Amino acid sequence: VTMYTQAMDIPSGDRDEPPAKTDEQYEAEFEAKLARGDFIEPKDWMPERYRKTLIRQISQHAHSEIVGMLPEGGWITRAPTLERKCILLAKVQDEAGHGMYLYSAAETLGVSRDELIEALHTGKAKYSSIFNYPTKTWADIGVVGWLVDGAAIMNQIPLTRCSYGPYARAMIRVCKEESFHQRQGYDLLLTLMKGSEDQRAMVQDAVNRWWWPSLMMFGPHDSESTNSGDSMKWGIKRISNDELRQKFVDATVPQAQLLGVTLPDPDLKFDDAKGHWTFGPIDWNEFWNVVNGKGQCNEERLSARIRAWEDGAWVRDAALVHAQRKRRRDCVAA
Ligand code: BYC
Repeated sequence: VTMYTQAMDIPSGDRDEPPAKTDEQYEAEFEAKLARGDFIEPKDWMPERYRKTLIRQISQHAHSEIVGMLPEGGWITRAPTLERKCILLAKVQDEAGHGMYLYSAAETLGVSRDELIEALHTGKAKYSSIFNYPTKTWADIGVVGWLVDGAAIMNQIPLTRCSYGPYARAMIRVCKEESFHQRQGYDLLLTLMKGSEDQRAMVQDAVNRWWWPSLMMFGPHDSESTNSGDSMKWGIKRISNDELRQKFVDATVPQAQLLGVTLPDPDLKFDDAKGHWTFGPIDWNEFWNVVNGKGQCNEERLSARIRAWEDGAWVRDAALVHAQRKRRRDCVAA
């Protein structure tokens, strides 16, 4: 029953429906839903800027998951044991799944997957800066799980309560899987730290290279964050970039101590009065360079995605022809 009543709720000018409401009335209903903490669903009226910013964020998030398969995917054939290979395979496949849910969530806002993918391939759409750094050694795979997935969970848990239903629901499963990813990374590093001097040095070197880029994942300082005002007002973002970054540092420092690695920041110290770990300045020039396409691996990552898309054209063509034939057969049979 709910299904049918929902279907009739779509605002339209159909004959049998009550006259359409004014924009002000729709806006007031939207605001009231947000105030009550209700989800906004695909068929609900929403301001155009809310829809646009959700498409922006959800599609960037989807692209990050898909591009994010590349730094780790290259290590599947080089994993040191069968068990590590199975774990890494599962993790990379999970990231593909996350990308798919997120593209589907973005599609509910009236944009096509082809448009989204084209925006990625032509360099118009962003994806997380972190995936433009190289994974040089096996220890990088552990550090990506520990720090990159760790930062991703910190940022994504509040998104399970974001105001847009399909995005919030996708985040629940994504966060569960990310926590497995983080644990496997930490476990990999614990194993290496119990190994030889060279293995411990390899972990420290990876931590040195990934620490600062991981802090950059949370985005610019709140004062420079152009989208935060609207996104906070609309309940898309619940916790600010700087607050999440601080929570991540506070959670990670004790994990680094347990692991026996040094975080590469001479200014890192516990502030008793604030109850937080304070940290040194972030190199925002490096961040914006990477975001603007000039990171170490931007070209490599984008060309790998374009190549995969072109190589897969025959699969999409075949699926389309099959669907058309099936429809024709079903029509004849009916
Ligand atoms: N990299 O106004 P702001 C994963 C852009 S993947 C690049 O604060 P907002 C995984 C930002 O887009 C998980 N660009 O933006 C996968 C904006 O530009 P536009 C990835 C960045 O949206 C595989 C401008 O800077 N997670 O877990 O309010 C293997 C100003 O920023 C970045 C997500 O995608 C960045 N780091 O806040 C392993 C989370 N930061 O769009 C792991 C979803 C900022 O105006 N996204 N920019 O042209 C978010 O939560 C938010 O979009 C952000 C930024 C916190 C990232």
